[in-house]
Amino acid sequence: AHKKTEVTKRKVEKPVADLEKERFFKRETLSLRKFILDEKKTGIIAEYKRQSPSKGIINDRDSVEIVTKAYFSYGASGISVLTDHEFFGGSLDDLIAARDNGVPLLRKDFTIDEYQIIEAKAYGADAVLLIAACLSPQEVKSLAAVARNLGLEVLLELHDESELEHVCDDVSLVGVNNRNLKNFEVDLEHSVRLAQQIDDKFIKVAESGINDVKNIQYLKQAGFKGFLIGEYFMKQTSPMEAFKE
Ligand code: IGP
Repeated sequence: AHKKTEVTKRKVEKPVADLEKERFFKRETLSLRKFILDEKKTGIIAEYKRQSPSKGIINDRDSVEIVTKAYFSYGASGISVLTDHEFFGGSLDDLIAARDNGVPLLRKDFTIDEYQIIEAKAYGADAVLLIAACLSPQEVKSLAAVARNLGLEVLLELHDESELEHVCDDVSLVGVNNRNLKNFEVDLEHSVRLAQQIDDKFIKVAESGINDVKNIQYLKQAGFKGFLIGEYFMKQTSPMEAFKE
């Protein structure tokens, strides 16, 4: 019943034994959940996003180091880095380049196997994204358990009601994508309705299309605690400044 999105695999992969020797593999991870709940921070997961399939190039001038440092100093609760190359022009090097900030790092990719989760840990991630639209509920369950065993948290992304059965106890954050993947339209009300059906023991994260403080206020009163923002920040000269209250 669950259609899988075709994902092309990378050609050269290091053996797992080599990944386990990478410098970050044994690192103590930070909890994205805790950082989002920290009242002194903004709840915002700020994303480094060079390009996207719907928008083309967003910002390919400012380096990962400069942008993520700004995100950190403006009070981001976490930093998301797209490592997918084909559609978003990212890489694992981008992930490492963002590691130098004292907040949790989310590896954003189309995760379909255990290897990518081990890789995320080896390259400095604290959390990984699992997209319900690419996985069966059983796959979410087993990949989330792998992540958990490595000390990584999982953000499970949902688009609509049909994916609610993918939510399981090994995920600690549930994201709702405000952007419809078929027509790229953003609909916050749809996300609010979906969030009402998700148990409050999960940290709810609103993803995509957020470009106004009013969006955040609206989503907050609907129970969202985390806000994943990419494009809006990538287009600013001073990332996140516009969201200061
Ligand atoms: C960020 P935006 O509209 O602020 O740039 O969106 C993030 O939500 C978006 O990049 C995203 C994404 C994804 C990218 C959400 N889910 C899955 C790649 C894969």
